[in-house]
Amino acid sequence: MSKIQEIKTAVETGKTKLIAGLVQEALDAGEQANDILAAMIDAMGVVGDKFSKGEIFVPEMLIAGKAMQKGIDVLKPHLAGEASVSLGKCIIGTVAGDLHDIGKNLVALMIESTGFEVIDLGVDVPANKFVETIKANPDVKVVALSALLTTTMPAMKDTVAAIRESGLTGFKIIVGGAPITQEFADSIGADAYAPDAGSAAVKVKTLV
Ligand code: B1M
Repeated sequence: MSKIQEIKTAVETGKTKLIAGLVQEALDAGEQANDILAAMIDAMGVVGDKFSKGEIFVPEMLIAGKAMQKGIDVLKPHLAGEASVSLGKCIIGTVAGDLHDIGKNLVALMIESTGFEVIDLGVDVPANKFVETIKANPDVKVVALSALLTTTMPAMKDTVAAIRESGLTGFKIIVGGAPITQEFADSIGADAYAPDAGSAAVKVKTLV
């Protein structure tokens, strides 16, 4: 089995204690960080499919998520370069009711590496927390919202509405996450949408 395949299997089966060592071994063997990340994202796809089919349950999904996060921790310095410019502040969070943060953390990492100071509000962030944080950081340039559940898409819509209704200006709102589309982003009045962490980092640079 190739090292990358071993990593994929280890994430799928939630081998939280083995994953860091496997990722380091793959890097030492010359594998590219982006290829390792892609394998781990594939693994989460497999985990999600097994969950949909009722072959595994929330605890297994949670452990797979923890394994992936441990793998990402090893990959971090290889994924994100040192930013040489300062592009301003970016407030990021996963919207209310949603506990998924692996993708949001990757987006935060990539945005930070392009030169933003990232203020990460975490998961299950109520709309008013975004508004308060924008008020406390009047120099913020980008607000980034993540949602992974179809059931939390309305919370994303409500968050954009609350931010707009607050009358605060001077920043752009970017949204993303597995169920989010450009059409949805347009329909809720977001300024931008990105399908993945890499394109989110590219997109935010064009917004400021
Ligand atoms: Co959940 N879960 N989960 N889960 N989970 C999904 C999302 C699901 C698709 C699985 C499935 O059924 N196939 C499904 C959602 C179905 C739907 O809504 N249509 C689902 C469900 C149903 C649930 C629960 C409701 C299960 C239950 O309790 N019955 C529950 C909800 C809890 C809650 O949030 N209130 C739940 C819970 C969990 C865990 C806590 C166990 C765990 C999360 C752990 C964590 O995040 N710390 C978990 C996991 C691990 C998953 C899957 C398997 C993996 C998610 C992931 O990390 N993917 C997922 C299935 C899947 O994704 N295939 C699933 C890897 C990650 C890198 O990708 O997050 O998509 P992703 O991020 C990408 C892009 O989306 C994008 O860039 C990222 C990187 O390229 N992106 C942005 C994300 N945010 C962005 C923001 C941007 C731009 C791009 O701009 C700001």
